[in-house]
Amino acid sequence: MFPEKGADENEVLAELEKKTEKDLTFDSGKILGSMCTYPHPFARKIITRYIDRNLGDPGLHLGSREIEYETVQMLGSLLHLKRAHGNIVSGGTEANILAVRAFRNVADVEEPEVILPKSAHFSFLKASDLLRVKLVWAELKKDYSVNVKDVETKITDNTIGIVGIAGTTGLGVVDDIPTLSDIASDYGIPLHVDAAFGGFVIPFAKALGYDLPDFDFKLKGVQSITIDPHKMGMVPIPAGGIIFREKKFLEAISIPAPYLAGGKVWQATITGTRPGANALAVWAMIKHLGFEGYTKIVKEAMELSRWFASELKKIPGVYLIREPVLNIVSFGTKELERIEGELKNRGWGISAHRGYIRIVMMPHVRREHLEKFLNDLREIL
Ligand code: 0PR
Repeated sequence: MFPEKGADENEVLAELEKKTEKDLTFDSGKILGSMCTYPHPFARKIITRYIDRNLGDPGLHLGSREIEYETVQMLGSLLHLKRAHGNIVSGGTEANILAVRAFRNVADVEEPEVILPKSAHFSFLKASDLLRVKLVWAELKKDYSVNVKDVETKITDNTIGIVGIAGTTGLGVVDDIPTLSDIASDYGIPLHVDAAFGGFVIPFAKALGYDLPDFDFKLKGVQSITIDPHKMGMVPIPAGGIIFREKKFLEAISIPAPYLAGGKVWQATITGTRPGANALAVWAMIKHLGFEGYTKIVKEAMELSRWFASELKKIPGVYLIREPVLNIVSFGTKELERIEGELKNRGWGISAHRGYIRIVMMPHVRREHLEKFLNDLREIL
């Protein structure tokens, strides 16, 4: 019911506190299955300070618009692209929708199709529904990466794009993007890489010596990349990123907004009014942590994943779905439903809806939390 009279701030706050008691918080150490994390304190500061900035009307917030542009350039440079075109958006879903939309508009095919791995995130189902683009699913190999031969056999005159994944949602697997890029170039079809999760992991893991394939604009077939700062970038929600190699893709999805303060403004994003503060927070975090800072975070996460996987292997009745590639470890057990239920009863923020339990070593996940989790798992089993 919409209240007739207003209440005192303290009263409202107390009610909120009570109602949110049910929420799990990242600092509790209980959230093990999420791709989000406790935002970096500096990013929180930026959000609070610049909360009123609206990138939907960049003529009012010219400085913020320039910062978004610089942020896109910094992400582009991380992904080996000299001149990037894109936006800071609401998340991986919006970024993936924008990529499919750009490919569709550039191709101008009557019955457009996109080929994507069976491991792709459900955001592509939204893209398909919204954009009337048919999804053609490619099979996975035994190691859960996409079968590139199957991708190639599925190419038709209607194919407007191919999707590869650099860090799958369930297992953190990185597809063979170099081969996908070659196929895409040979057939003259653009390749989109969904690195929503892996974008803030793989460049740093590679620098640490982990053996991972190239996945970015170094590969000439790659035309767009989704990279989410609100996952491993440690920026508060919402902060996603879409980066295009060529201006034509951004132009193909740009709608004129002629009456805004900046004169004739072009909007490519799905959202109109949108938070400038989050784009500023991405900029600030990249400046603050730098390549070195993110590498340190990724080093810990990767090492913790390897340790956790080795501990899981020691538990009878538990098996890894596959060796970890990034900082995600997924495992199965006998009586999975019962185990999931009992772990949840003990307060663990996990899910087994895909037929296994996924643990994501986000920066808020510490070894002591995982030790407690392992003890609970052993007891329940
Ligand atoms: N692409 C990939 C590879 C993803 O893993 C995700 C989200 C997306 C795109 C979509 O990103 P947005 O959710 O930002 O639009 N993957 C997570 C998942 O489905 C999202 C998530 C995050 C779920 C935190 C739960 C959670 O607590 O697991």
